[in-house]
Amino acid sequence: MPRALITGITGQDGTYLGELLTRKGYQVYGMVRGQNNPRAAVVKELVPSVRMVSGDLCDLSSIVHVVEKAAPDEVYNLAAVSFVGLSWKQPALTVDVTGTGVLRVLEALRMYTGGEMSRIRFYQASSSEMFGKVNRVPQDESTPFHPRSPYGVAKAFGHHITVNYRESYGAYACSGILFNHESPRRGYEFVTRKITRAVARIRLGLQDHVVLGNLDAERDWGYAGDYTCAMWRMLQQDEPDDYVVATGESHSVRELLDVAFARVGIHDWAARNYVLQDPKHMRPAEVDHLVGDASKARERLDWKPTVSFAQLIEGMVDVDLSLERAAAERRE
Ligand code: NDP
Ligand code: GDR
Repeated sequence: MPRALITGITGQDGTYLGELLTRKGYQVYGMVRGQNNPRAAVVKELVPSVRMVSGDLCDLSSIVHVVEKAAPDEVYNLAAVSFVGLSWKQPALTVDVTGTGVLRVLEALRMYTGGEMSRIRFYQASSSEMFGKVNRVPQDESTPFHPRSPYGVAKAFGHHITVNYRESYGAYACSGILFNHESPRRGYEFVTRKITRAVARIRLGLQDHVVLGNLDAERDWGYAGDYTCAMWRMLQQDEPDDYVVATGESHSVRELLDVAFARVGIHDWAARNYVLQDPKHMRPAEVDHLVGDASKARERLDWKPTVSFAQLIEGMVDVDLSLERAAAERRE
């Protein structure tokens, strides 16, 4: 039975990947931080066979212990401070977890394998945020990085150190440069989920409006379940490499609002003042326009997205309507 270790198992991608690897016959180990992480129970419900091991990306010895316990064939490093907005408020923590944390995992693997790093396959969760201020559209594996946030800078370090360990030690290490991907499991701090929950609550009369930042930002939004599948495929190739994973379509936050409100029959959200803007949600440096070219993943991994932008957002609204309705009924 192949064994996989997932850091960040309690996050959005961790649960989808845990489910996928379990279906494929892996014994999955999940690294969980904190002494009593409330999200561990949710993971257990979704992936009952998962084995949890306690560890933190800031603590090398804990990662070594986790690797020893899991004895993995594949390691997926998904853990990170992943909210770009927070990365300006806690830049040093972001760099420590999201950047140096990658190095710690690689070092733990180097120690554990006695330098024979090709024995374990490693996936690093890199990000389109590394492209940042782009003047080349769409972005692919050869597009230069110009990160615009402490998060993006930390991810660029994580990407480069992954490539460096491949070149220095022969590690089987892949960097997946993933564009935004969402789902009903997305954290409420991210703009898609913030909007889909607010739309559901406005529809049910539980909330008057939602306060957002930049409505003109454009992102390439895909479905998380599709993207975790690409992660696994990367580690099944003969040679390790880096891949962009994206839909190739870009939409603005405004379009996202159109689709989400239309799902509940509201077509004049602007006129009804359902959306307010506050500078506190604007970023000190914004990434204006991201759209990925995933040709390499399509050709070499036989990967393509299966869920359209509208299906993704509508599905999220539907789930949030059910959740909010159920919560309201419980309160009555
Ligand atoms: P989430 O924010 O949902 O999950 C982040 C995970 O990291 C959580 O499990 C969290 O655990 C864990 N974590 C945070 N800090 C530490 C730490 N110090 N030690 C150990 N674990 C820690 O992110 P996603 O699932 O959306 O993303 C997965 C990865 O992919 C991240 O690295 C993200 O940066 C990257 N990425 C995501 C994209 C997206 O659109 N979703 C796009 C491109 C890259 P806890 O429960 O303890 O908080
Ligand atoms: P992003 O996702 O920064 O792209 O990072 P997020 O959903 O936070 O922002 C997307 C865009 O929406 C604009 N925006 C707002 N964003 C939030 N969160 N809240 C608001 O109120 C709001 N109003 C407008 C933002 O300015 C931005 O332009 C995500 C994360 O998952 C990263 O971990 C990952 O690496 C990248 O996607 C690819």
